[in-house]
Amino acid sequence: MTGDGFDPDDFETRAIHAGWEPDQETGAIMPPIYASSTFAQDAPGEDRGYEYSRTGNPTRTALEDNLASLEGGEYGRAFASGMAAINTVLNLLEAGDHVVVGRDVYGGTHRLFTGVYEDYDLEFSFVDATDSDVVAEAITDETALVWIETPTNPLMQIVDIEAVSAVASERDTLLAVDNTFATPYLQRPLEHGADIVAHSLTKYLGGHSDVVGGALVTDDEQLDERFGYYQNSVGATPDPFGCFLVLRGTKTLPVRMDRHSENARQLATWLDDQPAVETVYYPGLASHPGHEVAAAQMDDFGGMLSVDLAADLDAVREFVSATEVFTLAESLGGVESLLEHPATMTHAAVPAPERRETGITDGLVRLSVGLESVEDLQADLEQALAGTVDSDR
Ligand code: P1T
Repeated sequence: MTGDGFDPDDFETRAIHAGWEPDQETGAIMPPIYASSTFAQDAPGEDRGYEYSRTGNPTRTALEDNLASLEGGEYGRAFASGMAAINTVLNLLEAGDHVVVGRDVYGGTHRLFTGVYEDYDLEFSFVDATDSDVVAEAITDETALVWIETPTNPLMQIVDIEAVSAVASERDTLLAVDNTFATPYLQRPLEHGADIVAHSLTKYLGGHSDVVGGALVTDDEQLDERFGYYQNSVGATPDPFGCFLVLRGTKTLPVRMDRHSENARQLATWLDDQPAVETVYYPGLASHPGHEVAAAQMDDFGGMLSVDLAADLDAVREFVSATEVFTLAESLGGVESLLEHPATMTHAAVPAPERRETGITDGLVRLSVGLESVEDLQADLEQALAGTVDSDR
């Protein structure tokens, strides 16, 4: 923290200051990018806090402390990607363990669980986590972990973290929440009973689509020690330049998230009135089934939304290629607006029948609403709809 024992309460102040104080020797305001793979030891085994950059690096420590503070947790660990962070949680498990997973999760998470860890004799049940009774029924004596996202990718479903935490802890099961869509500015799962918070830093925390990273935050010292052990043993650690970029991003997280949320709210409201749009999935709309839970556990509703277009696959593919301000690309959370087609892009790894059962139709389009003028964003969607899927064209 900055200064002697100064421990600011407010998120905005911690976003800028937590994890780093001006360098004692030089006064550097930003943490240097410690581009050093190794660190001199004073005697064998006597280091000055760092020995080798896979194990630890001062730029990484600054980021890890910053992220822990923002999530309101004791311990933070940074990784080379969001998937590397999620993988580290799975490293806690043993052959024969069972995991209950919210049905709507990022396609890469689904792929890691079923495409990699089923081969290591872990069993996964994908269930509707918006109903905590369904989660409770899915937990068995072998269940070691409940894994959820909220809001979910790409359907923007809302999971009641407190309710799921209650059923998980009753059965002595860890609860991990992927908080990538909300960010700690809008939602802090540890406050609602989660044991582990996971992030793709590639998204809002980095915020500028120029870095890939991941993180885990927990209050549990033993869990953190195991995360550190796997982090060092597996070696999927971020480089110091990447850590620097994410630290630069977190400083502006509050102002960015306020504008992302405002732009998304305006677009969601407008899209809801368009005849070419069958359904708008945005938790900020009063009609969203998770609206009340979201209003209770989130401080605002964020910049992600999805729409189901009343159109066939060809027309939907035309639509996502017809926008000019929104760029057709995977990923999300950067300052620029992106859109993508989950069925053929981010969630192509989920088998088609499962995709359909979850509600990821061929007509579904996901928008990451950026910080451009909302009038330009609306005009862009309007012209793309009119030229492709609009029934009046
Ligand atoms: O891409 P990576 O930093 O490894 O993060 C993976 C990840 C984890 N969790 C969630 C909720 C995510 O959305 C992602 C990555 N998602 C995309 C690339 C995407 O376009 O949805």
